[in-house]
Amino acid sequence: MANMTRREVLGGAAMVGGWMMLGSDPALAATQDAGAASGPYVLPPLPYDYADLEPHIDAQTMKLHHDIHHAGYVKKANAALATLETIRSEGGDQIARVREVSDALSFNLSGHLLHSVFWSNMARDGGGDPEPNSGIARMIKRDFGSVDAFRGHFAAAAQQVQGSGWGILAYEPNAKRLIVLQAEKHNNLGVWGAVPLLAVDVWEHAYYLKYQNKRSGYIKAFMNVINWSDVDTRLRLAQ
Ligand code: MN3
Repeated sequence: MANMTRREVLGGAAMVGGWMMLGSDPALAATQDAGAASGPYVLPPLPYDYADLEPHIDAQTMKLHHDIHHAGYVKKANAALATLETIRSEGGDQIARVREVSDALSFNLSGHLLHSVFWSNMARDGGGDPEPNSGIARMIKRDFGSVDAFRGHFAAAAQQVQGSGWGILAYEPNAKRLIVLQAEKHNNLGVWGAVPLLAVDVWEHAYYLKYQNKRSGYIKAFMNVINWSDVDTRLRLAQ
């Protein structure tokens, strides 16, 4: 299916779990395929090889994380949509399942979308600071004071997630500013309309093989693979 058609299907933007996802998002262009028999969502390929983020993120973690965990969210998001269709057509007692299946849709679709952002947020030659003249660098300076102040806040948000979740830098379109959020699981603590620009997965599956219980070591390693040019592109799309 051509990209143009995918965008038309997506209709510009979609909201899930409180996150606004843009139709022109480069990472999400591959996450939708209305023609796929399995449902509208598909697993996007990694934009690099499993081992490309070594030594910061190990290849085995990347393979399991993308091929098993992320693929599972895609499958279950499609399944939730299909179940809701069944519930609508069968009606009767089935209608009582809307709460449970809505929960599954929010969880799995949010997981799918955040992982899609996360993969493209990383690059082999990433890390460091954003290009000083980039939009993202200027907005970080304006809204957080400095890149270092942002990094400290973002790392703390990720570190302090209770249980499984995410640290997220998001663009909040009403105030037209950046905010740092946490997500518990994939879909709790979000803000409606906020667009995730940079997301770090702090579920144990994202780091336990290499970092065991040391989430802070993994977060520090993530800082070394941030693809700032991707984050800057996301900001421009969000604006
Ligand atoms: Mn994950």
